[in-house]
Amino acid sequence: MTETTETQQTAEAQQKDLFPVKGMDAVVFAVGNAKQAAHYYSTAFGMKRVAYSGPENGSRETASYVLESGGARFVFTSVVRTATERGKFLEAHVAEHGDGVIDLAIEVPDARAAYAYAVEHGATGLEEPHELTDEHGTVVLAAIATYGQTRHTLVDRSGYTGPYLPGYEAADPIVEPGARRFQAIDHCVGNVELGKMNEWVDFYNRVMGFTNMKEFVGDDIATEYSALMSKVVADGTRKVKFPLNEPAIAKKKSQIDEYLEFYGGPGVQHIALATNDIVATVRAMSAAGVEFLNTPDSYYDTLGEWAGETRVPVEILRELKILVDRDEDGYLLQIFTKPVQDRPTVFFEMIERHGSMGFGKGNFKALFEAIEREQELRGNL
Ligand code: TYF
Ligand code: FE
Repeated sequence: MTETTETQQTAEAQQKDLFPVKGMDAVVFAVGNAKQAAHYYSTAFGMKRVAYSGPENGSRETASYVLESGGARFVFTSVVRTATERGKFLEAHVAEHGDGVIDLAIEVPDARAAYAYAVEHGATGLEEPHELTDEHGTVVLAAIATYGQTRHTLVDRSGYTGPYLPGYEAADPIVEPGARRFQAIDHCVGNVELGKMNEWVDFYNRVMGFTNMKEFVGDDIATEYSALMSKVVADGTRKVKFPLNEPAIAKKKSQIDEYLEFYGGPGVQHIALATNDIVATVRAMSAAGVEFLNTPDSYYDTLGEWAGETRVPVEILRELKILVDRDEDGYLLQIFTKPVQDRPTVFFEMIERHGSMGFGKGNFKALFEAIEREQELRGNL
């Protein structure tokens, strides 16, 4: 066993005691029209509505739709009629950022302990630990601030059996559910301002005991073609993975600068969704109108030379524009959607892992060139 592996394992063991997490609880979006967003994620992403909160069941200010696909949960919230600070915050968030992520909620075994640890280590507390109770039991919630106007709600739902949270009632799927298109949230990426990436990496190290994963994109790659720097932090069990990007000065305007300009500051850039059949997923989502980034044919002409055998024949990868990356642990297949709103901000990644714990470093050149072609079409390069 090498020294680095030992150090990593020690850090992981410590982390488990300091800030244990169970996984992602939900990605919460503030949107202009939650009813229509819920419809899009049902028809295009194949998600199932499981719960709802709105004027019909006692929420006079907001309407929220809870959608699931396997273990992945998204919540879409809109303001119906502003009444409190919460409504004003949501309304201002949508006005300033467009549709976007307000909360990367993390499920923890003990929300009080997690909050206490985070705040002791310098986190800004947004909501003190508190309980919500209904006939299905009790959840404990607390929230801390992260980059931009994003937060992490810490959720202990071990004492709760309801469909989401007290205040929500179970709801049927919006459309007849078909085959599941993804089963988990693989990672959630944040864009932060120039020079701030390391501060946010330190934040997750200190406040949540997260450790750095080995993959990072440094100056070398940044100046060549990527115009960004990226590092990944994760909890000790690697269930919650947060890559962080900052713009880098390069030949062309950074895609991260474009995001920061149109989002109006730091925020969530992309959510990667784990699938075990990326071919079926891409076919179904494309048929439903989701647009994916293009990859030039030249990528596939040389793919066999370095990617080796994968589950999916090269001709299918070429047809669907799926990318491949391989490292010492295995390989992964991945593809990126175009931004899913008119602002060039939030997008999604579909990822099928076969051993590799990476993020597709080998594809950064092809991917960033594809993003730059889109930036150019938008007049932002
Ligand atoms: O999450 C990741 O790191 C990969 C690669 O703007 C990536 O999905 C990094 C930055 C970016 C798009 C994709
Ligand atoms: Fe990613």
